[in-house]
Amino acid sequence: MRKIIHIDMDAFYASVEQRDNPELRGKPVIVGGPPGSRSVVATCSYEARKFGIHSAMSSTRAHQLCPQAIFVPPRFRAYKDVSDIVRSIFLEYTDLIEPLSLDEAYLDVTVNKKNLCSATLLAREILQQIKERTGLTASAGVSYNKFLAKVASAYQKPHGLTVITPEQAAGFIDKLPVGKFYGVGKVTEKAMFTAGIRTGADLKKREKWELIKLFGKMGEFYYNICRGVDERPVVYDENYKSVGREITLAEDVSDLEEISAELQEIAADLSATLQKKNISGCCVTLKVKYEDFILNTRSRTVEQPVQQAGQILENALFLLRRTEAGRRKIRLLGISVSGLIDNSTELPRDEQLYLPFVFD
Ligand code: DCP
Ligand code: MG
Repeated sequence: MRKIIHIDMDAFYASVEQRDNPELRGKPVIVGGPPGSRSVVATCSYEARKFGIHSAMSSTRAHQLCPQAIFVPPRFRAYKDVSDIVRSIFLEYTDLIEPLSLDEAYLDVTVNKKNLCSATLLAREILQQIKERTGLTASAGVSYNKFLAKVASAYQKPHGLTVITPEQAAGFIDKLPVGKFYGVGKVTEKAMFTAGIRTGADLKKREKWELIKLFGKMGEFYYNICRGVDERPVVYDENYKSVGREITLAEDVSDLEEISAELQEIAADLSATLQKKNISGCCVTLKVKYEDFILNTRSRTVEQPVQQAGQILENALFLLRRTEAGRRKIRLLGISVSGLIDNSTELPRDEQLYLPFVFD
């Protein structure tokens, strides 16, 4: 039996805004265009949800429901940065990751890099790491297929961890409104209501041929998932993999020149691997562990995929400025490159020669 984890960040854009602007914390926050415009709500904080506000609602309507709600425009760059960090965390557990959006992904941890057999333990660790490294909360669902893992992650939001075992599956599915089933949008939901099908239990009562007659090819799929059968694999995205190097320093270091020298070595080592495999990457991640074992990762997506040591170092040094290096002693340094591109299948690019620069 497979072990699948579904992770979904809580009130994603709104939580990033509250994290970055303390004045917004604890308040109803709406990410989206201002009321009075034709804009809609991208998402809103849990404080705003109490007023009935939700994604895709018009900003004007949201303002009516909660006049004191604070509207903030989206900052996609910030959300992408968080998404990159979360991805680098996932990659420490498995390469078999299927991202669904910036804030959501399936992980198949049947075989995993921690050699742990408890997917629940892994999920708990991942949520903890996300909290530590991004300051944000996510929810996780653990089960034996994608459908149930996703149902589980939504079950105790925010910051929830829900496990659905094979024994519990029927209980969850029977109560589940059909709108929550994979593939059931507004149109199908209405058709199901018309046919008197409102929950998983109602769905299970129907014969396979009946469902096929009503919903075509998807009918068979619904017949299976309401019985907890979902064979869809977690589709692994080659670009999601990463190549990385890290070293634990002989002693904790706060001197920036020394840190730069270490990074130069790591970058050279990493570059050699990328060249040997003839790949380059679009995202550079710097990992810094302080003397108190607190881990900090910073990521950056670059316009030109990197492979040369100089390019990697340049980005790592840029990211280093966004850490507390120099002010806090460091015990471990690492660089990884993800968003990998196989150069043998890509059109040749004009390689630019990069010279490493000195940390200022
Ligand atoms: N989003 C959007 N427009 C939508 C739905 C979502 O722009 N109609 C964006 C904003 C969300 C992000 O995608 O923050 C993630 O979508 P989710 O559905 O996961 O919603 P949230 O993460 O905001 O909240 P939840 O805690 O319910 O997951
Ligand atoms: Mg979410």
